[in-house]
Parts: sequence; structure tokens; C-alpha cells
Amino acid sequence: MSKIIISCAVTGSIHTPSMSPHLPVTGEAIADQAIEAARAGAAILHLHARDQATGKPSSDVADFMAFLPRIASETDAVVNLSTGGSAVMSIEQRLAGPLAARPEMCSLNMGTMNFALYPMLGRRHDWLHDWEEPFLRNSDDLVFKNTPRDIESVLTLMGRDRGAKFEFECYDIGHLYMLRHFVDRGLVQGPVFIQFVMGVLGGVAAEPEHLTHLKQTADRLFGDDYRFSVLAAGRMQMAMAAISASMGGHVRVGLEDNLYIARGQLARSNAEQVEKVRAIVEALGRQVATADETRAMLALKGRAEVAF
Ligand code: KMH
Ligand code: ZN
Repeated sequence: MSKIIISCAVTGSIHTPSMSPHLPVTGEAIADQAIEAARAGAAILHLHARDQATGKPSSDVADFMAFLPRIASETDAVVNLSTGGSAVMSIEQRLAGPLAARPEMCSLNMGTMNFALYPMLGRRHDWLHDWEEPFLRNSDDLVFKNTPRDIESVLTLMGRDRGAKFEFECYDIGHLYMLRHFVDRGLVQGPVFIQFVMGVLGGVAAEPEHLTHLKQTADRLFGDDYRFSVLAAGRMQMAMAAISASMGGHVRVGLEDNLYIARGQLARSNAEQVEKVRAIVEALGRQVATADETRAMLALKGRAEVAF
């Protein structure tokens, strides 16, 4: 059984600043928490950028460069930049940061879908910023666009032209067939690294039977030519990570996916979630992969090839 790669998704574009005082939104806080998460055992740091003043999801290169150089100088972690950005952004906006930074890894979302954030509105009224409530409310009429043409453009610009490898984000069974389609077209070469994304309203729910089905389907479509990781958004985060590790999978945690460390208890940091999932992995008798072991496992281009 190989070592287990821990990914940490540090801030994302789903949660908004008012939901937790621990959600890092400034470049300094994102860098601080990313470095702390790497020191706790995260080999891959999955990163989005946010507006420095309001915490709103940002596609500005400057907002990426507000944290990337410090992360590069203070950790050897693999940086995985989102090409998902936010569902409200165009594909061109979503690519601006990754094109400039030329990271070792990028996410790549394998299908167009609903991305419903409005259930998080709850009864809150004490919003810190005026963009937060409409951002969440309007997600009832929001399409997270990832057409085959969008997918091909990311594969070309980030993969062929800049040597990035991908965290293929699959939110449902159909997304696995889309990935297989791109392998058949010769635009994706294995072994592929698949992130089963569970618990997003618009994708598959975070339930063990869906994980079993996802893995059985991936086994059939990719044979031995794939590795999988699991992220569960929300309260099933750690349970699904434990099941993934037990099934030979890798794990992803982080405040992008879940703001809590236990029922009703906000996580104080990304590192707190990394420490918890690391303890689960080691309690199962498994070892956590280092950043360099991860580079070897995923055949990454190396830190010397990035532009930050
Ligand atoms: N933020 C979501 C719109 C990715 O990073 O590519 C999608 C997402 C996945 O976060
Ligand atoms: Zn993301």
C-alpha cells in the first residue's frame, strides 16, 4: 500500500469571511495557514485567491502573488492552483493566475453543473461585507461551466504548454466518463489523479455507497492507470477521508471544503484539520507521503519549473 497524500485546500471560493474568523482571505493569512498546513503534513496545497480587502474570490494575478512567493520560500509543498476559481468567473478569468504562476498542479473540473451555495445563508444577517449575501443567494441560478471545450483549453494551456499535472475534480459518475473520453482522445495521459468531490449540492452526496460506486467505475474505466483522493464537503469530511484511506485512496481536507473540526466547533486553522486526518491515517497503520514522494508518485515537473 503506497503512502497517503494529504492535500489541503486552504481557502477556496465557497465559504465567505463572515462564516468563520479562521478562514484565511488575505495573502498573508493564506500564506501563514498554507505553510502551517504543510508543516503539519499536507504535501499538496490547493489554492484560490481572494480580494485582499473584501475576501471576495479573485482572479487577479496580484492576489495569487500575494501568497505564492512566501509559500515557495518557506515550504517544499506541491502548489496546486485552482482553475475552478469561482463559478461566477469565466474560464479566461479562472486561468489568469495559473497561466502566470505555472504551478506543478492545477485542478480541472470535469463537468458543467449546479453549484448551490445558498443553503449556507441560514438565518445570518451580520454580514461583514456587502458582497457575501448576494453571492450566496444568487447561486440558485448559477451554472458552474466546464464544457468539453473549456476542459480542452485547460489541458492545452496548463498541461501541454506549461507542464502542469491535474487534480481531476469529479463530482459525479458522469465526470469519470468525460475524463475517459479525454484519455481516448489522447489529450490526457495516465496515470490520472482523480479527486472524488463529494457533498457539493449539484454533485454526488458524501455517502459511502457513492464512494464505492465511484471507485468501481474508475476501476472499470482506468484499470491500474489512476490514483484517487476523496474530499467530502461539510460534516462528512473526516469520515469519508477515513474510508478513502482504508480503500487505498488519498485524502483532501481544508477550510475550502469544511469550516469545522467537529460538530458545531469551527476549525481554528487548516493545520488543525491536517493534524486530525494525519492522526486518522497513521491510526490505520499507513504513512503520510512527503512533498517529494508525492512528486515522484504523480510524476510532477518539480518546483524549479514554476513561476513564483
Ligand atoms: N470553487 C468551486 C467553484 C476547483 O478549485 O477547481 C470549484 C472548486 C474546484 O473549488
Ligand atoms: Zn478549489
